[in-house]
Amino acid sequence: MRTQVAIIGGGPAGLLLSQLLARQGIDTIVLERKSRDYVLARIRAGVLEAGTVDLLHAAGAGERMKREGMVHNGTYIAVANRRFRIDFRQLTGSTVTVYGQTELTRDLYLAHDQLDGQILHEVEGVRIHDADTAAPSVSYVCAGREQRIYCDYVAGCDGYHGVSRNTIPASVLREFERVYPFGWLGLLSATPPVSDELIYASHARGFALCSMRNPGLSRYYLQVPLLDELERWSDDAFWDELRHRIPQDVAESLITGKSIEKSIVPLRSFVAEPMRWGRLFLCGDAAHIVPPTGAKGLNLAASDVYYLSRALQQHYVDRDDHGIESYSATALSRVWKAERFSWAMTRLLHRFPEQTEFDLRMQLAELEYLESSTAAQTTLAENYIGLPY
Ligand code: FAS
Ligand code: PHB
Repeated sequence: MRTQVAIIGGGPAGLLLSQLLARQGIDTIVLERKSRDYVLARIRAGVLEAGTVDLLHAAGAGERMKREGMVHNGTYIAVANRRFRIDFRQLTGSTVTVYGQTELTRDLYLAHDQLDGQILHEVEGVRIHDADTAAPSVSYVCAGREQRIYCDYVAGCDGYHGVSRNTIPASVLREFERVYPFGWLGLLSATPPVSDELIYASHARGFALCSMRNPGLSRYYLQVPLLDELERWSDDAFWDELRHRIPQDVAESLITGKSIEKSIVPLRSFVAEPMRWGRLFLCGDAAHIVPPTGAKGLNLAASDVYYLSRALQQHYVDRDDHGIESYSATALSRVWKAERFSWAMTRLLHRFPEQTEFDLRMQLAELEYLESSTAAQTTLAENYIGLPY
């Protein structure tokens, strides 16, 4: 088989890239190791930057998001039984859209079907060959048979545990990482959200987040110890702990219900450089991971795809390789700023096991400063709604 761009990974990054290229007449094949149903069952991100919203419309996958997505003009920060609001629209003129990654991925799949996009599911043993030559290829096993795709370029959109990043020689690849000493316990419930906008809560017992998917579907998170076990958390135990960590007036209006999904995710900051090696490009979680505190993971995958789709379009349509040559530096510049913001939000809002009384005073002083300063709130707001592409 032959294609112009072989895409490894059928998550948000791979699907969005395939869609944007297809609409420019650039041929792709997507290789996904899981089934479509498995990919569509994942519950992950919930907040979209305006840039991500625009890209979904450009990919022909924005109509349902436009109908069902919830535009949020701000968010709440809660500390010491009170909360204050950061007004994104007033401070930056922009907003975010709350729309689950699960729905976004579903919309991308449907748009992909409409363009007769080629995606191979449940492929195994994907390997990238000769990425540092003018004739790369990708081999894989499907239904027990080894196949090979010859291509011009390979996009590694296969997430943190994929194969693409490790195709780059160890002598070239540089990795930067911070693993946090806690995780997030997430719960999804078919209950009305406790607040009209998200609430990020800093509390002596640990961080909590009140989020949502739609007016009848709520998403909550609790900071838990790194080695905590899901079995320890009954629904009642979750709701009791959440009530402790959010302001009393909010806790009193909390409507609880049976969990639809409950899971614990570890938190890490991670960046791999470079994001290009020869004709292999890394996109999304294959190149970087952020703690979800800043709602940046999915949105960074989108900006990588924006840069790469534009670079490939310039190559094929304008015969101009400037975008390809500058892809890694351009993408990494935005990645590192989002890594900083996500790390800063995580450091500000979580209780760290080893933190001293002085560290705690620093956190509380920073939260008080944030509450009182338009400049501080503007800084948080412009990072949260998404820095320019
Ligand atoms: P993905 O990991 O989504 O997709 C990669 C795809 O590649 C997968 O479908 C995988 O099956 C496939 N793949 C992997 N190896 C392969 C191989 N060898 N061959 C073929 N296919 C292969 N972000 C937020 O902003 N907010 C959140 O609350 C949030 N929660 C998260 C919770 C969890 C448990 C995880 C893991 C991530 C979370 N994220 C969150 C981040 C998440 O949303 C990612 O940023 C987003 O999925 C990135 O999309 P992709 O880069 O496409 O990677
Ligand atoms: C979510 O709704 O899943 C969500 C929202 C904001 C975050 C993290 C997760 O910062």
